[in-house]
Amino acid sequence: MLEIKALPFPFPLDPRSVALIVIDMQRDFTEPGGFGETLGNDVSRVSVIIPAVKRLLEAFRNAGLPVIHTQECHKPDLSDLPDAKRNRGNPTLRIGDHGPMGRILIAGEPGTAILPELAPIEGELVIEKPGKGAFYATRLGDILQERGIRQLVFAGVTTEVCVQTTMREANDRGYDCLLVEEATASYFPEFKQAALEMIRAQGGIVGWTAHLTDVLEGIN
Ligand code: TIU
Repeated sequence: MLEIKALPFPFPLDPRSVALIVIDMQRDFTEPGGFGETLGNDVSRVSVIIPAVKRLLEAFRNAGLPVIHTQECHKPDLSDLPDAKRNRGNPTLRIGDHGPMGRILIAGEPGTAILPELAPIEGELVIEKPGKGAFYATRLGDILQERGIRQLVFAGVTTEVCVQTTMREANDRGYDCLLVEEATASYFPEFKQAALEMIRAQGGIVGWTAHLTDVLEGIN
């Protein structure tokens, strides 16, 4: 068991049952012309974490620990896209529409792809998910059980939407969850801060948070 400096108290990391889960580091959320920008957001607010996510990813790979990537996306026929999701907000382009990086948030389109610098390598699992949470309508829960994974270290975007939703889903399923502060971002810095605080409040009601340097030191 490794002890990672974390809040609200040290995280007991078990290398035999931990995985890194990188949430939705896709062009659609981090580059101009994608889904994030169509919602009115400044994507430079989240693209700044790319180097930190890369360092975390490489540390897990170097330590021989498993890595899982998620991708928010929908089928080309939109059969897995509820009207409630397609019609929400007032975006300039909706999910499924044609944008500068192909059809917005549709599986296989250029904009939906994981960023090349963070791309999965052979042996890493990629979970395509139609929801904000990675357990809804995916095989993630079964796969984690099959592989004996009991702890999840989280990175990715956005902190209070897909990252926090997935952390909450994982927490309810009995996983120990640790969110790495420098490896997650929101379009709203105050929402990131609030999410970090609500996750670790009340004795870690949703999980733990830790700084990147402490996680890197702990697993190397
Ligand atoms: N809009 C926003 O903040 N996030 C999403 O729509 N998806 C993810 O967080 N991946």
